[in-house]
Amino acid sequence: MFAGKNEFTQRSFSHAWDLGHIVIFCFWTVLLIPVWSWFGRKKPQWQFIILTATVIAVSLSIEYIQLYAGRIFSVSDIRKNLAGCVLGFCLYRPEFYKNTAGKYRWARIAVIAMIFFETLPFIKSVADEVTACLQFPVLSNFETPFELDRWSGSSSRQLDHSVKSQGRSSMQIEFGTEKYSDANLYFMPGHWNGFQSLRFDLYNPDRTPIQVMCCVNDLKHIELGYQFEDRFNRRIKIESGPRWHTVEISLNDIRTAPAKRFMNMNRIDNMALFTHQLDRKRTLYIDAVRLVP
Ligand SMILES: [Ca+2]
Repeated sequence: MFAGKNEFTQRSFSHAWDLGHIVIFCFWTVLLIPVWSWFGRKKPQWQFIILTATVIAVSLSIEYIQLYAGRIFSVSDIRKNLAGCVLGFCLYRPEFYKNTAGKYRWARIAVIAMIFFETLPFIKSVADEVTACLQFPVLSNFETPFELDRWSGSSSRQLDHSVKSQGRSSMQIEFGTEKYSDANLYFMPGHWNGFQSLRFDLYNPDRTPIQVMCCVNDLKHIELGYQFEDRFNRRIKIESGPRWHTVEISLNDIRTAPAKRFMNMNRIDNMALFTHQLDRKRTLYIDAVRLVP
């Protein structure tokens, strides 16, 4: 709604959009309670139980209906609906935010913790997007814990502090034996114009070399249906041995890679590493993914 598919800021917009559940259920709760006379005659503890039970029942119904519409059952949405309802209930009953008695203080702490927990993904994505902007033209150097979320794909990934080519940490990638095992760097600034090359460091801890494919595509590639010949592809062989190998790819090679057009170097969407049908799991370390002027 706010940005195109896989735009750099899509992650934080998506998390912000999810927080709409809290706002809507808080709003409905505040709006509904004063006009629900039967509810108004109940004791506060019963009001709380009735409200939370109603929200859970309504949320479960919505999620089950969505299953039939082809969407997934989301426990996270139910949790956010509940958080919005509890917040609305606290706003409706002033004793919750005015009373200094112990039980109210704990209730306030619980509600604040609940809302904070739900907003944490949004806070983390905004923090990482700010970090990515400050780091640029470094695209990923694995120096912050939030940075792992810039990467996605079927491979297993974790930060590693024992092997690094820069700073304090690198990312360990474990490629699986499926047909394609991949690690995709999505959430990075995509304005690559004005730079000469893409560089990154790879470390192969195994006794045998490993071949990986490196792909780069722009946002237009998605509109054109992810065609193989419309993106940059390069096979990279990483020798074994206890040292880092720096891979350098000319951005002109990336720009001219699509068969029928030039890649839009101001709208780069994804840089990926993947393996094809490995006979066993293989580990690779990556660090200091950067653009070079
Ligand atoms: Ca590093």
